Amino acid sequence: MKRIFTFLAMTAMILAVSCNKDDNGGKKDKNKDEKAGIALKIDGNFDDWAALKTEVVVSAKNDPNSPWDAVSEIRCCADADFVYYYIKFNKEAVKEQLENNETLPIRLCINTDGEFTSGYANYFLEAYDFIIEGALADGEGNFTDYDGTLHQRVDGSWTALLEPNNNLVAGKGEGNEYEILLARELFNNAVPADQKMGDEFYTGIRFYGNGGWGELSNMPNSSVEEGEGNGWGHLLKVTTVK
Ligand SMILES: [Ca+2]
Ligand SMILES: [Ca+2]
Repeated sequence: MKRIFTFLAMTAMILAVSCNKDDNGGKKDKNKDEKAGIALKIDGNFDDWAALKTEVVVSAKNDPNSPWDAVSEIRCCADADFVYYYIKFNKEAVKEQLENNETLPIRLCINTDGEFTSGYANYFLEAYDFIIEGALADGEGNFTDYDGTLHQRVDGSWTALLEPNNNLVAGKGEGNEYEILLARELFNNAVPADQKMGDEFYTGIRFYGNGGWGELSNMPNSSVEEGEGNGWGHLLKVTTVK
């Protein structure tokens, strides 16, 4: 009897796994939250961010004494499959940028190896080795889906490792908020073996507008005094939730 029960239970488990797989066409689906990771959907609704446990998210708010005020806050968290970013703009600032048909380029700045002497040493207090460059708006007054090019800092210049349209990143915006997802496996397949994203990594975001590539903000930032005159802040340290 016990053996039959075990067989039935195992059959039920296998069926459950099969159903999940069929739902997703056999692939991992970024919008499914059945995995033991972080339950976020890239859908332009931000209630899911509010529902996250605070200990899984790192964040930075704009320092009122920084040289910038266009971005109010960024948040970041990561699970085994994805890295997630949340951006909250100053309402008036983003309205003005969209009305002026800016494309709002951003650079996700990432350091994966905990080593800060190589890479790019500007705009944050630690150097970073990778950027993902793409735009948040379509240049016609609307947020657009985020896509981007992955670059690595090599010998003093940025070298493209992965072009857009590769599903490396996705993003949706609404109102004055925007959320982004980064696929870790694609990132790690593109970068050198000794710089793959591990359980801990460091990140920040650079924001542009005001005629294309005018500096809108860097996040995290600090007061001009604390940042030794430039307002630069420390990159966020992100620990993967498993
Ligand atoms: Ca969402
Ligand atoms: Ca580094």
